[in-house]
Amino acid sequence: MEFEKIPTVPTADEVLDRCFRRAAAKMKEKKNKDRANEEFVRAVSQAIHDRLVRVMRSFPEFETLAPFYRDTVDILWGIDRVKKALGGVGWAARWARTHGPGLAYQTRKSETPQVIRKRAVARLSSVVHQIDDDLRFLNDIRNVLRKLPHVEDEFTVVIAGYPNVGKSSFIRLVSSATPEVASYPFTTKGIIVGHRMTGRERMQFIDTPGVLDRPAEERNAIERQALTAVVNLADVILCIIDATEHCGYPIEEQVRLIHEIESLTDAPVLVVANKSDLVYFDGYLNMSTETGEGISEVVDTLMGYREKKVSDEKGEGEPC
Ligand SMILES: Nc1nc2c(ncn2[C@@H]2O[C@H](COP(=O)(O)OP(=O)(O)OP(=O)(O)O)[C@@H](O)[C@H]2O)c(=O)[nH]1
Ligand SMILES: [Mg+2]
Repeated sequence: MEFEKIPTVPTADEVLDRCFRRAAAKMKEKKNKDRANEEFVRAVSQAIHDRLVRVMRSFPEFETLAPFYRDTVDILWGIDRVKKALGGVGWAARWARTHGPGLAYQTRKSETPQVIRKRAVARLSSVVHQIDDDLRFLNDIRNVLRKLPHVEDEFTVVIAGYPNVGKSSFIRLVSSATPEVASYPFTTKGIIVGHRMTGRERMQFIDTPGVLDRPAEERNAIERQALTAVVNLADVILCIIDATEHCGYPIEEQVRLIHEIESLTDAPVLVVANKSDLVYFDGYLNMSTETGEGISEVVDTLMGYREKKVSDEKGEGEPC
């Protein structure tokens, strides 16, 4: 995703400052000083139009955005609200382009061109100030979007589970990711991506924030981001449970979340009980990110899913 390339979105004052300076510089090049006021208005309105169009174009087309990113934008701000803000910027750009030449013409015709020029510039400034909130909102979005991790289109394991069960500890151990690990819930607040090379094969791991088993409408934006990764990115989901319940949540609730995750996706779900150094949980694969016990078995099982996917894809490609 090219989010990191979105430049800072200027405030209304910054747009105007820059456009006035640009127009003033242009004036210096002009030989015909009689038309200076008219030319100034024309140059300011053109510069405002161009600057605002550049702001609009720096944002991605949300219709063509990969589902994970589109859902993330929708969860965090609502696509409609973002589109409305971009629409506001478009309106101001069009206003400058449509009315700029008329305002410039009035300046030429006037007996008091300086007064008319000031009035024209005030109208243009007022239009740009009307979208100041939109510009600031878009800049906030830009600041978050550019920090979203880059997700590759490759075999992906999404790690999900209740808070504090050891998801980040696992991804730290098996991949290049180095998320924070702490003994309190909701340490991870966004999606974290890591990779692991096995021979020449690369596998992508995604650490997600902890999710609670509760009605969808009670979930906060961070939890919903985690489920967005599960739905949109996973080739396989690694659900980690903590049978010690040291995470602070009963095992029945953790298991209910697994069922919910299974219902959200067609991807296979591998359930692993972590913290086996403290409690061994019968009926499941067990591991301990603390001692390393069982980790290679879990990774091998994930590799098995990867191989199955590759052979399924090859099978589909072969003629009957
Ligand atoms: N004894 C023991 N403690 C573990 C093990 N794995 C993780 N922990 C501890 O469990 C706590 C939570 O670990 P994290 O990896 O941050 O858990 P998380 O699932 O990423 O938590 P959130 O990001 O809040 O959802 C930390 O104090 C870890 O040290 C383990 O195998 N054994
Ligand atoms: Mg975490």
